[in-house]
Amino acid sequence: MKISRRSFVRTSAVAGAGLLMSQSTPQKLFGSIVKSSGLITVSTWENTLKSTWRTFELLQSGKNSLDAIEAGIMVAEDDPTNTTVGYGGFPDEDGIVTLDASIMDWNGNAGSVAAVENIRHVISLARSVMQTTKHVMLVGEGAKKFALANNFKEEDLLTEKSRAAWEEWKGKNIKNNNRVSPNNHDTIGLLAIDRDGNMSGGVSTSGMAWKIHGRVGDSPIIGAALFVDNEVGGAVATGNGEWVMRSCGCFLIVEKMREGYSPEEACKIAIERVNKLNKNGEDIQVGYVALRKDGVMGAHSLYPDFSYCLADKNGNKSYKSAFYRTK
Ligand code: SD4
Repeated sequence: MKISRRSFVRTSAVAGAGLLMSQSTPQKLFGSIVKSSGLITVSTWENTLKSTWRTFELLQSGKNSLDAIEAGIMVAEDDPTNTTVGYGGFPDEDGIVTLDASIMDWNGNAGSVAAVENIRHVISLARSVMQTTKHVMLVGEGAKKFALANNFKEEDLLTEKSRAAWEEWKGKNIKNNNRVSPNNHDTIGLLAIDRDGNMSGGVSTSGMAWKIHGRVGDSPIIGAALFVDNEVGGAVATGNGEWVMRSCGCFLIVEKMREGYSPEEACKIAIERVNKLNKNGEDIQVGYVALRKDGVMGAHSLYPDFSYCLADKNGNKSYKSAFYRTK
């Protein structure tokens, strides 16, 4: 079904209710001629407001979306109270902080790093991989060596708080229960559209707390936790990364938006896939945020505790996401 340009009027104004309008019938996009109706940035989880605001300020000052999302994500990487990103991120089961990140621009360029130790701004490292090498992904020791050769600072990322949390977890000797819960989330996935209507996105995380050393999540996997196609839109993911990877969540969402599904509907379809995969009813959470090329956004999660931030000309606010099931 073809729709008029008016149908592309942003629905973010209704986001105050926490739910966006969803359409059950796919509607066709106009391909690359669809233009952004304004500056916008969206991110995963409600405590990333400082990041969306920084990103939005830079968009307003005329920066492109890549510069803006990198700077916005760096705010979260610097924040020791965010225990899932950068400095202060919870360590793995050996007490070592290992970081994952990915970045994509409007030309389909991508960069990512995984299992990186002692480098705070892994979003910038992912950008360096994208812009200064012919590769997309560097991991572990190699990624660190590349960082040091490119003037990134080596530092201890474990704070007193995160060390204490790790010691407490170890002391309890509990089996690794990795559900991304209200106490164990806040991976930042962020998308933005700039003045030229160009979209970029990025993700940065310390991953699941107490993970096995060497475990890599979805965040640095292009197509899983991040995908941007400037003709259609982009998506970012958070939650139990194994499930996001197994269902290629963000690529799926962008392809569903290409087919004409609304951003929220596309996120819901990806959540349905996760739900279907989770036959044994494991205690997991997955959340997606999608932004369409014309500035319409949507979010959906498996369970209720997911939230997102949205900054645009109407302000910078957090909202509860729509969700798939309660139990
Ligand atoms: C991971 N997706 O490493 C990340 C965790 C996360 O908020 O999103 N936490 O699986």
